[in-house]
Amino acid sequence: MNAYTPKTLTRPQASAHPEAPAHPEVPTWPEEFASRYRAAGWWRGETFGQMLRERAADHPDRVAIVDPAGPAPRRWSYAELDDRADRLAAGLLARGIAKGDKVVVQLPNIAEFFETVFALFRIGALPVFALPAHRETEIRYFCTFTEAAAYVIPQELGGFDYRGLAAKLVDEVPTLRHVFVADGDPGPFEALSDVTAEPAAITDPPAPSDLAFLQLSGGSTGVPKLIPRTHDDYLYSVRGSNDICGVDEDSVYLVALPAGHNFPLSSPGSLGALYAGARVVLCPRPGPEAAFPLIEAEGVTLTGLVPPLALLWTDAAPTTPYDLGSLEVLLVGGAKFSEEAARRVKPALGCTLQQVFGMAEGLVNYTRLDDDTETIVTTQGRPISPDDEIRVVDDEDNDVPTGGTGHLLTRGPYTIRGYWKAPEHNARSFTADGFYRTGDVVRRTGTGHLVVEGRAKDQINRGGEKIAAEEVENHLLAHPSVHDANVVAEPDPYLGERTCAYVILRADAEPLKPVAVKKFVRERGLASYKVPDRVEFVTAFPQTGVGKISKKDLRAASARTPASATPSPSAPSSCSSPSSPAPSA
Ligand code: OOB
Repeated sequence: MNAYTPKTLTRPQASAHPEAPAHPEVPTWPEEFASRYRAAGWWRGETFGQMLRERAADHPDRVAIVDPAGPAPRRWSYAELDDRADRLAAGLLARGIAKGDKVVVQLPNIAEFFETVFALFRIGALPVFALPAHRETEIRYFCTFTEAAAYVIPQELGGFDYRGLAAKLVDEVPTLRHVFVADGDPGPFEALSDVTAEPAAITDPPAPSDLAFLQLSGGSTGVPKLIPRTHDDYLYSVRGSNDICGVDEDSVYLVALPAGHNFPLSSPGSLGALYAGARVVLCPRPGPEAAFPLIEAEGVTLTGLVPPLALLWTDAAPTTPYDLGSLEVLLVGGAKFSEEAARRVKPALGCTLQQVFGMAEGLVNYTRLDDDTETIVTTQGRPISPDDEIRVVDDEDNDVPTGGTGHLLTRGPYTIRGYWKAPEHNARSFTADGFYRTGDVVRRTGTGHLVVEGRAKDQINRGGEKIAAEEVENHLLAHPSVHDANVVAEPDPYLGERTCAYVILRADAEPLKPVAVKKFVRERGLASYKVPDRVEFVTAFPQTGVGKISKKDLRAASARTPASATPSPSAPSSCSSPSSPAPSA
């Protein structure tokens, strides 16, 4: 029987024809690869819904989720999380949300994130993981493009009224039938806590080869792309990460970064901890003032941070009154961690640094816990799987010798074969034989470790937050006074990179101040981390020999401008918080 029966351990059956693509709009692994990945034991025919059921049966009373926010900290056992997910799943089904439906989940680090995501996993509806920092433009696009049936939000965060945004979107997006408010006052919408019904057997649960969710790509084009991940492939990346990061049932993982991002979700992240039957502790803000007391109180053993936060933590650790002695592993990734900063981690925090170079599209590299110090501080790790194929190639796709620098291409058991509903883009982002063009420029050492040397994609990596230059340029071009615009990365001592927008005004335009340009972009409803840190007015752009605009020269020009000549950029939104001031650079 292909059905979930609440409180039983029936494993869902793989679909009768596992080779038949469950989602025709998504390019998937050819059968020869799929059968190899199954035979190797990478894909084990598990689903996330079933995984939680099994853990709850194995140790119902162990604590799964700790949410310290609110008047009284909440501690949900595995049995409670399992039961909540079942009840919410039944409530969603009763409201007509069914297998294959898309649900935009934009929740902060609160316990309801897990209840929601596991309920959706159980019924085979797909969470679309938006970040709390996303605003009207991004959310409208996610809802429209995925034809989302529901949108799950907090009432308010950092002064932003998510219900106001939801009210606008339900009017505009015909498919959007439900808004569920996970905390506070639901206003005109339904409280998530009311979406509950007596659990009943789910007659048509997802198969392991089905899509589990859609992740967001950092992107380098005008609109973000969506990344389709299956239960089988994502669970493998989680299990493989657990092995490499030493996660077992005694681990305690602190979710410091936004819970829906791929890094804190699966590298090894909250899902790794839940897979191991360990404890997940939610951190409302990622700065030391919120995280350090939780590390002491909950005996946190590992967490993951982007480089600017890791710098803050290492700076704060020597003088903190809190005991950080339980911390065993600090994962740092999302952007390049400088060697100098990497060397400071162990002396300051007393734990092992694990560099992680990953991407929501799949491939994740880790330095190993037993790598020597030099490897840990100078490389970004090596792949999870022996079946991760790595190519480092020149501009003509010829392999460069080991030790040479080139474009990173990859294919493997948890790297997608194409974005969701993006055939034209897929033709550019994937080779004919299925390698993903990461857009990263790397060097591979003799031990197979990768060193990230740069980036070929037109993106800014602002302290781990990815910004597609073209997306911001399109918004700048919408300004009536703007004739042309180019956005490039410039170095920043704290964030690694920040954005600089070069703008040519129309000949007949009134003079404009940089602040007015930033305000214009913000008011178009873009996440604030995408608002240019610096706006520079110019009369022409440098050109290449063939008359194309030279972003390389623009980057060089902006790197020559001393950072002190311009106001300090704000912290990445993953670092800032509603109630604590953004850390200064
Ligand atoms: C993680 O995922 P995404 O999808 O937000 O961004 C992926 C991109 C990579 O292609 C690379 O350009 C950059 O972020 N990146 C790094 C890096 N880790 C990611 N660049 C240099 N050094 C690193 N250590 O960012 C992500 C996903 C899973 C685990 C960790 C990070």
